[in-house]
Formats: sequence, structure tokens, C-alpha cells
Amino acid sequence: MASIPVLPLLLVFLLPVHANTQRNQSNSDIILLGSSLSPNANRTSWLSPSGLFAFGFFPQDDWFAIGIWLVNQSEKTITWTANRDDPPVSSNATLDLTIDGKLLLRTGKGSEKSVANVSDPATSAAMLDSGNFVLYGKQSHVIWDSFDVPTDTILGGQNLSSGNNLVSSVSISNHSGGHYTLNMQTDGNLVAYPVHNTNGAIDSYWSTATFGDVQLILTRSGHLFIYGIELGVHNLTNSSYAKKNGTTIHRATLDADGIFRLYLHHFKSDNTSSMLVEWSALQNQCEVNGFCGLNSYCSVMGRKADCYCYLGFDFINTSNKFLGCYQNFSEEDCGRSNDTVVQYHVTSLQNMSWRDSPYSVFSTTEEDCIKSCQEDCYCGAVSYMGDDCSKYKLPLRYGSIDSAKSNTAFFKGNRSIEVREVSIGSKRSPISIISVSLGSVSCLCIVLATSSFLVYRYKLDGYRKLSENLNLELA
Ligand SMILES: *[C@@H]1O[C@H](CO)[C@@H](O)[C@H](O)[C@H]1NC(C)=O
Ligand SMILES: *[C@@H]1O[C@H](CO)[C@@H](O)[C@H](O)[C@H]1NC(C)=O
Ligand SMILES: *[C@@H]1O[C@H](CO)[C@@H](O)[C@H](O)[C@H]1NC(C)=O
Ligand SMILES: *[C@@H]1O[C@H](CO)[C@@H](O)[C@H](O)[C@H]1NC(C)=O
Ligand SMILES: *[C@@H]1O[C@H](CO)[C@@H](O)[C@H](O)[C@H]1NC(C)=O
Ligand SMILES: *[C@@H]1O[C@H](CO)[C@@H](O)[C@H](O)[C@H]1NC(C)=O
Ligand SMILES: *[C@@H]1O[C@H](CO)[C@@H](O)[C@H](O)[C@H]1NC(C)=O
Ligand SMILES: *[C@@H]1O[C@H](CO)[C@@H](O)[C@H](O)[C@H]1NC(C)=O
Ligand SMILES: *[C@@H]1O[C@H](CO)[C@@H](O)[C@H](O)[C@H]1NC(C)=O
Ligand SMILES: *[C@@H]1O[C@H](CO)[C@@H](O)[C@H](O)[C@H]1NC(C)=O
Ligand SMILES: *[C@@H]1O[C@H](CO)[C@@H](O)[C@H](O)[C@H]1NC(C)=O
Ligand SMILES: CC(=O)N[C@H]1CO[C@H](CO)[C@@H](O)[C@@H]1O
Repeated sequence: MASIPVLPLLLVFLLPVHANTQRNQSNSDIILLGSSLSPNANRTSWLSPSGLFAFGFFPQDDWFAIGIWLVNQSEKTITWTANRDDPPVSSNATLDLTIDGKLLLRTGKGSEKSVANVSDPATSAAMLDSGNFVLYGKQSHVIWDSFDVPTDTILGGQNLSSGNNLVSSVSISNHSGGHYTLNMQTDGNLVAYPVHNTNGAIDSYWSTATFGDVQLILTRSGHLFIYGIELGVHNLTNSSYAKKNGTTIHRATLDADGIFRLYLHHFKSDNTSSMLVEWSALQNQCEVNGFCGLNSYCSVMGRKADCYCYLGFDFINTSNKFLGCYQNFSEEDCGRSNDTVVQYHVTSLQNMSWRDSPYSVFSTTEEDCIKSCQEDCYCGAVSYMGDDCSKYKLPLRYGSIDSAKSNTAFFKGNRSIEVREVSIGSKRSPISIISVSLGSVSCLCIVLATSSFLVYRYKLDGYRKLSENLNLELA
């Protein structure tokens, strides 16, 4: 934010949201060919007639990106981002609606890139009050609109049709494609997944179980539902929210944390505004698959969800716990000698839930369940409940502490790490285990970190093989 030109910022502060008379910004409905924007120039964005939406350059760290946002004195809500995975541009970039009908981003270095993918030339453009930015062709018909290519948000009046998806942003301040996707599948189901996976049922963490030829619809009044001729109306929210004075704008966003939420922005008649969450697909962050990386698990402490390494694992990057954990000892000798078995110590964790599938499930005693894992080079952990022993390979995915589960999970450890005790069957609280693993993290030395990265890469390869193995076993 440091490098936003001071004057435009001041203007934004001084001008009320509803003002239609900003001299430095275009207010006309129609944007003519030959118009341009630049962070450096007098005009940095084109406003909608109501002044509530703007299309143009917005600051992203010390750089700029192009998008659409909900205008607000202090905090922009970005509803669409152009070429979101491209690097941000410098303040001397320009956005031109060229005389020959193209919408081009020209960077200082002389390269140019299309912002709207159209084959026909545009004759004009407009930022509409709905939050839709449109290009008109001949006879003023719409040849391109931003509603057709959503990023992480749909606005009131916008649909997400079959085969399209929303991808969350990296964070509230970085609008590049992030970690989660919400797919309006062609089978009619609306499903949330972490990106980078097979989009199989195991990976999904939220879905509507709808079917047929459908689309997701958000009305201007905030009614969010799935509609299809076969299906009828499948409500996600009611539209019976209290009517409000002033202007209301609804948006449904797949947030950076992977949760799909419906927001209400309320611009009151006294020029103040507010934002509230009207509906949330999930309440528990730990239900979002992939919130914690491989070999780590999610647990809610108080109101905050956080990621923790299993015992015997350390964070890949202690300053970004979401990246997951690596095993802090090597199992390379596993299976080479019959003595190996006795080297493993076992630790346990209560109420452990894995959404991933075990590679083997059988009935036995707790003791034999643990033994079976110790003797099995592929086994990273077992979950024991009732008489059932479920064996899991590394890397462990989608783990969370779920107090509704009454199982005990056991992990292969290594005696070389002395802080760990042998605790077969002991009831240890997650907190004590976490404190131990955090303690061992602080002992990490640089050499270990470097080698661990290699180990992690190696495990990733193993992970790819794992899914193949799984398929084989299922077959
Ligand atoms: C901004 O507008 C003023 C007045 O219209 C003009 O004199 C000035 O050259 C413009 N600045 C730029 C960078 O276009
Ligand atoms: C664009 O800005 C960068 C720094 O922000 C500067 O180095 C470069 O010379 C500028 N290019 C032009 C064409 O002004
Ligand atoms: C542009 O649109 C065409 C046809 O609609 C499509 O084939 C192409 O992949 C699109 N390109 C981009 C960069 O989206
Ligand atoms: C959204 O879907 C509804 C119902 O099918 C349709 O009437 C409307 O025109 C669609 N809106 C857009 C912007 O596609
Ligand atoms: C935004 O996130 C992407 C993907 O993680 C990253 O490549 C990019 O550098 C980030 N951009 C900024 C401005 O931090
Ligand atoms: C809508 O409201 C009714 C009555 O308040 C409630 O029973 C129903 O569950 C709500 N539906 C949704 C999808 O929230
Ligand atoms: C869905 O919500 C709308 C608006 O609140 C309501 O009129 C309708 O009865 C609901 N439909 C079902 C099946 O609950
Ligand atoms: C809306 O405004 C009218 C007149 O200003 C007032 O009587 C009414 O109570 C307001 N309604 C709400 C929900 O604030
Ligand atoms: C709201 O803004 C308008 C337009 O600038 C102004 O005329 C009005 O007095 C403001 N109202 C309040 C309550 O500040
Ligand atoms: C405008 O920004 C303020 C301060 O960040 C925030 O409290 C308010 O909810 C925002 N209003 C809208 C309509 O988003
Ligand atoms: C391990 O023990 C089994 C029998 O218990 C024996 O058949 C096998 O050869 C032994 N393997 C090694 C590497 O010693
Ligand atoms: C027409 C108009 O008001 N132009 C102003 C736009 O903003 C610049 C500074 O960025 C002023 O110098 C202009 O007077």
C-alpha cells in the first residue's frame, strides 16, 4: 500500500460513495474507444453510474492489478480480477480500450496483453451497476462480460453455470488463484475441493448433492440456490432477510480459507456502510480438506483452527504451517532386517479423523493392530476403533481432531528422538503432543531442513504412487 499515489487516495477518501460527480473518474455509462486508465494518470478506474462499482487498477502490495471492486472509503472488496495469475504491473502500465476495439493492458516495458478474450472488435464498454463490466459489439450487443468469467465471486444477478467454477484467492490481499475450487459440475453437483487433486469424492469437503442440468444462481435480493428443470429449486439460503433502507449488494465468495460464504454489503442513506456474512457453507475450518498440508492435522483451539505435525514429523516451513510436515527420521532401512521392527516406538492421538481412505482394514486387537503397522514398511499410522484396525500410508492427508470420533490413532516413531515416550494405548491430550512437536521443531538445524526438503520431495513421489497402489488394491 505504501506506493499508492497520495492524491488519488485522498480523493477516494474525500468523495462520498454515492457521489456521481468525481471529476477525475468517468461517470458516463458508456466508455468510448480510445479511453484509457493508468495508476499514474488522472483516471485510474471507470465507475458504474451508481458509483458503487469500479473497474480499473487497484494496488496489490507495491504493484497494481486490474479488476472490479466495490467502492468503499477505506477498504475495497475485489469482486473480479483480470488475468489473476499474471504478475502485478508497475504504476506506469496502462489499460487501453483501443480505437480498433481491443481491451489491452500495456506494461511499462512495452508488452501488451488482452484483458478480455474476444474475437470481434468492441465498439464501447460499460461498468454496470450490477458489478458486471461489459464490452459491446456492433448493434450494442454484449460480446464479453466479466460475469461470464468469474474468479472467486458471484454477485447478485450472476449465475455460475454448468462446467464453470470459482477458485479462491491466495489471501485477502493477493488475488491470484489460491488453494480451493468450487465446481458447478456437469453432473449437477456443486462441490468444493482443494485445487491440485483428482477431484475425487475423497477430496471433496462440501457438496450440495444436486443433479441434472443446473446452475448456481444468486439473485439481487440475496437468494442463493441451485436451479434446474429436473431438480427444481434447491435453496442454499433463504431470501427472507430483513429488508434494509439504502442500497444492498450481495456477493457469494469462495474465500481464501476454502469456505463458500454469502455476504451482504449495505450502503445506508447516511453514507455509512457495513458488511456482514449472511450464510456460510461450513462453520468448522477443519472440515476444509487441504487446509493443513501433508502429514499435519487440523485442530480447533478456542475459535481458531490451526495445523499441527504428527509426532515424528516437523514443519516443512515453520513460518508457513499450512505447507505440511515431513518425517524427521528416515525409514530407509525398513524391511532390510528383522531387527528393524523393534526400533519403532509408537505414539498415539485421540479423536483423530482422516477423510483419506486406509489401504487396509481388518478386525483385530489393539495390540495386534499396532504390531501389524510396526511390521509393515508401508504403514505410517493406524486408527483403531471397536475391533477395527485401519492402516494408512504416508503421507497422511486430511487429518483433523474430531471429538465425535472415539478412535485412537497410533504412529510409528523412532527411538532416536528422545523426547518421545513409548505410549502404546496411553491417552495423551493433543495439547501435550503438540507442545512436544513444537519443541522439536525449534531444535531443527539447517542441515536437517535441507535434507528434509529432499525427503519431502521423495515422499511426494511416493504419494503419487500411493494413489496408483490404492486403485490396484481396490480393483
Ligand atoms: C491530468 O489532467 C490535467 C487537467 O485535465 C492535465 O493538465 C494533466 O496533463 C493530466 N495529467 C496526466 C498525467 O494525464
Ligand atoms: C516504468 O516504471 C519503472 C519503475 O516503476 C521504471 O523503471 C521504468 O523506467 C518505467 N517505464 C517507463 C516506460 O516509464
Ligand atoms: C479465448 O476464447 C477462445 C474461444 O472462446 C478459447 O478457445 C481460448 O482458449 C480463450 N483464450 C483464453 C486465454 O482464455
Ligand atoms: C441466470 O439464470 C436465470 C435462470 O436460468 C436466467 O433467467 C438469467 O438470465 C441468468 N442470468 C445470467 C446473467 O446469465
Ligand atoms: C500472490 O500469490 C502467488 C501465488 O502464491 C504468488 O506467486 C505471488 O507472488 C503473490 N503475489 C504477491 C503480490 O504477493
Ligand atoms: C429457510 O427458512 C426456513 C424457516 O425459517 C427454515 O426452516 C429453512 O431451513 C431455511 N432454509 C435454508 C436453506 O436456510
Ligand atoms: C426456497 O427459498 C424461497 C425464498 O426464500 C422460498 O420461497 C421457497 O419456498 C424455498 N423453497 C424450498 C424448497 O424450501
Ligand atoms: C427506513 O426509512 C424509513 C424512513 O426514513 C423509516 O421510517 C424506516 O424505519 C426505515 N427502516 C429501516 C428498516 O431502517
Ligand atoms: C452523504 O453524501 C451526500 C453526497 O455528498 C451529501 O449530500 C450528504 O449530506 C451526505 N449525508 C450525510 C448524512 O453525511
Ligand atoms: C467499508 O469499509 C469499512 C472499513 O473497512 C467496513 O467496515 C465496511 O463494512 C465496508 N463497507 C462495505 C459495504 O463493504
Ligand atoms: C526375517 O525372518 C523371517 C522369518 O521370521 C525369515 O524368513 C527371513 O529370512 C528374515 N529376513 C531377514 C532379512 O533376516
Ligand atoms: C479534471 C480534473 O479535475 N483533473 C484533476 C485530476 O487529478 C489531478 C491530480 O492527479 C489534478 O491535477 C487534476 O486537476
